Amino acid sequence: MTMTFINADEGLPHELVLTTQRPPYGTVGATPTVAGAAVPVLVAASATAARENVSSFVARASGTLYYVCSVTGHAAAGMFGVFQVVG
Ligand SMILES: [Cu+2]
Repeated sequence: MTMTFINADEGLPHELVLTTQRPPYGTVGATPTVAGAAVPVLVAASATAARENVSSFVARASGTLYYVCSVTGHAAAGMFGVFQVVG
C-alpha cells in the first residue's frame, strides 16, 4: 500500500503513524507497529506549499489499524482515525 500524507496546515506540524494501539492516546501519541507506515514530522505548510511525504508498507494481516498524529498533544486532542485492512 502506498500512503500519501499531506500537511496543508499553515500553523502546525503534523506526523502520522499506523498502529494497532487503540485509543485513547496520551500526549505523546502512539507507537508505530506497522513497519514502513510512519511519516516523519512534516513542518507547517507555507502560504504557497503543502508538505508531503509518500511511504509504502505491506499490510500482513487483515484487521483494524489506527492512524495517529504523534506530535505532542495532537492525538489526545482527537487527531487520529481508523484504517481497516480487509482481504
Ligand atoms: Cu497533528
